[in-house]
Amino acid sequence: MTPPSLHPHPRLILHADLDAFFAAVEERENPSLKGKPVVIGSDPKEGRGRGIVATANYAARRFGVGSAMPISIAWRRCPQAVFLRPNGKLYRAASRAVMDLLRPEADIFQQVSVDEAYLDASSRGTFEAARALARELQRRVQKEQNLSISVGVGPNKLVAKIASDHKKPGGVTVVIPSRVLEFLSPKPVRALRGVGPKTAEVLESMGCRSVADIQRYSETRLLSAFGKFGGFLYREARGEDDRPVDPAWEAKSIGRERTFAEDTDDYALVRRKLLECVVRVHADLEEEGLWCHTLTVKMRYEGYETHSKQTTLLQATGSARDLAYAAKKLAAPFLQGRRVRLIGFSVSRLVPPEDLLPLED
Ligand code: TTP
Ligand code: MG
Repeated sequence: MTPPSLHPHPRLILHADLDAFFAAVEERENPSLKGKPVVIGSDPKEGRGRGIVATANYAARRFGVGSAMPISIAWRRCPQAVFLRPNGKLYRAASRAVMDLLRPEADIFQQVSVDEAYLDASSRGTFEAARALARELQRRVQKEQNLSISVGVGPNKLVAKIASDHKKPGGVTVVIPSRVLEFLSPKPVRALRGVGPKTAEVLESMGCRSVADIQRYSETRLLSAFGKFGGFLYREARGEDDRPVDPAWEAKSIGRERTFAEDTDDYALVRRKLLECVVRVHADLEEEGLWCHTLTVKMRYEGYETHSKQTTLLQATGSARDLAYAAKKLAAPFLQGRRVRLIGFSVSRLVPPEDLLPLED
């Protein structure tokens, strides 16, 4: 008889994340970029550009260039970098090829963004077998797609995701259940899910910079400080997370945004640019042969204050008119009183077109 175990069926969860994804694809397509700092984003216009950085390769990161920073700052920090506009079509094709390679190796697979996915590989039985799988996937993605991934392995999604970030680029990090607490302790509070700049500030005022600092608070204290989210934080800081790897939650999205050359209160112009974004997104959807459920408009005002507004349709759509109508309606309340810096439109919860009509022969 086998003795009862504390963890009768430990889950084996992998999180795979491509390294410097957009930049890595560009380097693959154009080997002359190898070794040079590469920044993907808006046109820097010799330092006068007003858009943002999508990503930078690791050579550019050494100069302090990173995702989401104004492109003008990237230019100042690393003027010798190669600056490229993003090529979404190319990245989506690369993403699909990598996901197609990973998917069959999982018991359950969930892509969560263009460059990351969770694999439930519990049937492999042990963390050692899961480590071997992680290494094998890394080797195959390199060999077959000429791209680099980092992989985290843990007893749940939370730990696996933090682990994939632990030794980037090109890392494999395995965190067995008995090591979860010590692995998480030194991480900054921002590593936890749901902790953005505002929550981090409140935590800091409570003396919490690291996850270990949160571990020292009682659940009651965290509940009184954060409400229901406090209970979530309490469990997260201990590495507890029972979310399943769920293929139904695949969250791919397609989006476009435009930064204006100058902040503008010409709302007719803003609406025109929004419509341009809608048209481009619609073209991408058609090309992918997909429809969408959720539509989002993003608006950034002068001073960088950013808002987004979202609607989810009962039935998926692939119609340009539906997208344009929803985008206009979502944007309307934003278009008053303030100058606009950026407008964007995206679609998510992408699904294959529904068969509305039965096929006839
Ligand atoms: P990330 O996985 O966050 O970044 P990365 O793959 O470039 O770098 P690494 O994982 O090695 O740290 O995002 C994946 C891609 O998504 C990234 O290549 C570009 C895009 N992206 C943006 O367009 N804007 C952003 O603000 C971020 C964070 C990512
Ligand atoms: Mg990545």
